[in-house]
Amino acid sequence: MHPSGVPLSAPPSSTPEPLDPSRATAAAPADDAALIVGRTAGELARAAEQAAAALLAPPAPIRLGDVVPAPERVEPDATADYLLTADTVIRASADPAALAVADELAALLRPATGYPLPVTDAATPAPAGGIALALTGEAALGAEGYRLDITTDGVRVTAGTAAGLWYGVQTLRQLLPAAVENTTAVDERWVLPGGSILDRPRYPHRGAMLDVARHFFGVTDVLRVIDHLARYKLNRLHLHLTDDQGWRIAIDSWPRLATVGGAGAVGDAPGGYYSRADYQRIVAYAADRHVTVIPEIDLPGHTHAALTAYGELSPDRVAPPPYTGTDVGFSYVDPTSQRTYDFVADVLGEIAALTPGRWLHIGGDEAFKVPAEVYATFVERVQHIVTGLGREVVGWHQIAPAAHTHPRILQWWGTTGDDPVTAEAVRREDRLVLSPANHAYLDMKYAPDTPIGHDWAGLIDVRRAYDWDPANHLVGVPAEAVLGVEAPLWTEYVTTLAEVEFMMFPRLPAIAELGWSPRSTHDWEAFRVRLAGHGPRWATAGIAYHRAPELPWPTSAGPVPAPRDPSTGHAPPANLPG
Ligand code: TNX
Repeated sequence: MHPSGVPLSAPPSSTPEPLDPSRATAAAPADDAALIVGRTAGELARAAEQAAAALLAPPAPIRLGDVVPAPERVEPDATADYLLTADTVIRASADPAALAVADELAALLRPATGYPLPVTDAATPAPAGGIALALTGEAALGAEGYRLDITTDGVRVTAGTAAGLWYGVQTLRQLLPAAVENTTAVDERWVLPGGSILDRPRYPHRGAMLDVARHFFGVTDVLRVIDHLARYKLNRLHLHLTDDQGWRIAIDSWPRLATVGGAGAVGDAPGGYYSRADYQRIVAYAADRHVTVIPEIDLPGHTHAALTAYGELSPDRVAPPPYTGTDVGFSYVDPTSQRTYDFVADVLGEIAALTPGRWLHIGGDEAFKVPAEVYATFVERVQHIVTGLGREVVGWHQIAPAAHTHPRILQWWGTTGDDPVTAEAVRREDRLVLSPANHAYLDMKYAPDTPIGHDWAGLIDVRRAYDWDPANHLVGVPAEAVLGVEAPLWTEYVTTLAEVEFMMFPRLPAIAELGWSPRSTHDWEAFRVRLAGHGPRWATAGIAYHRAPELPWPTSAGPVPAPRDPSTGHAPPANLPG
């Protein structure tokens, strides 16, 4: 039996064999037992037959348009389905980055198909057909776009860049049956629906944030989160590395930041931190998946953990005891002390040296105890340090009043859609990434009965995560100033990888669609069906998710992995990457 409850060799016909009524009754869902009383034998037989059919029928075939995020243009051709076989060969342009994407495609498909899927470069003679990944100079596809052509004879992904090929591969993956998510070989017809897709992202910045400070998540957890981002064509992972409850990255020049400042977490949870090698592993794994890591060192507030390690940074020069609560806004490094700026320069210098990406996030939120003018001066000096390192500044939108540095990204997390200070900063050429807390915050509860999460920005069901438009969200901010979207996951109440997944799915794909898909495709009714179709994929991949009542989950969606194992309090074992 397939883990999602679908038999391995499902009958090809959708008309089920009539069943022995005793077997069929046993197959009916338990809830239906109450309905048995008072029904005729014929009605019972028919109900049992339907219930059995739902369990036995193969999932509906995947259509070319069933992709999340929705592609820009889809032209199905029902006569052109392609069948992947044990003889299929993957060929890529003779370019290391294109071949790396081909290797990744093979690695994605080999476990479940059991096929060898050899990868060769296009110059190597190979049988016609198969899957080809072609790097071309097609400028119209842009930095991340791709074209996908599926015919009976073969599959071709065309792009101007390796990133484009990568996104084409993510689309291919979604077009194969959900059984492709298995980690061991299953018996399945690996059909790809025929036709063509032309696809380019709406925004260049499509991200998610993971708060590893309130609760610490180890390297393998973060790698798995990167896989989740990549599946949905997100290209930025913002790591919130420091906060009051924990400092999570080793800094050679200030070693107690990690060893002392990283010892704890919210509540009695274990602490932890990334060594330089750990962090580099995360950055490299992300880069292989066309995801850029944006590290955040939150300043000048949210710094209690740093103060526990180095009292000299504190306004009163006294190291406080660790903080394990969930309040915000009480801590700050002394903005009037030169020692603080030495600390910032050392920390950002070491982080920059380990981070190939363009951006350093300097936080800037909720420094309630620092007077406005002192705060602005502090931010300006820190911005200067960032630009001196050859990096670009990202900050929460509170840094807007600080003098402008070009280029600079403000990350908007407000809930009103109306902030004249941010709009004014945009007039001075700041650019915006939108994370409105009442739509994009993955730490908000879905519903009143969601077992974990905040609700200060309201409840965010899947529809609320999806139903807003980044282009006109903020009053006085023109569409051109918006670089994209980001979904932050704060972890005061999120303690395991499975809980991370439960809060991300299905809302992360909703935000991903806002970041990638043209507005013309925006349609809740169509989206909820497409998204629900991914339930069987998540179930098969062992990804915990919220079975949101507003989505029409297919009957083959399978059991939902539990967010937390009640016997141990820990996440169930997951399929960890690499
Ligand atoms: C506000 S939004 C914070 C975080 C909290 C979060 C909880 C922002 C930049 N700061 O410190 O974790 O709310 O939802």
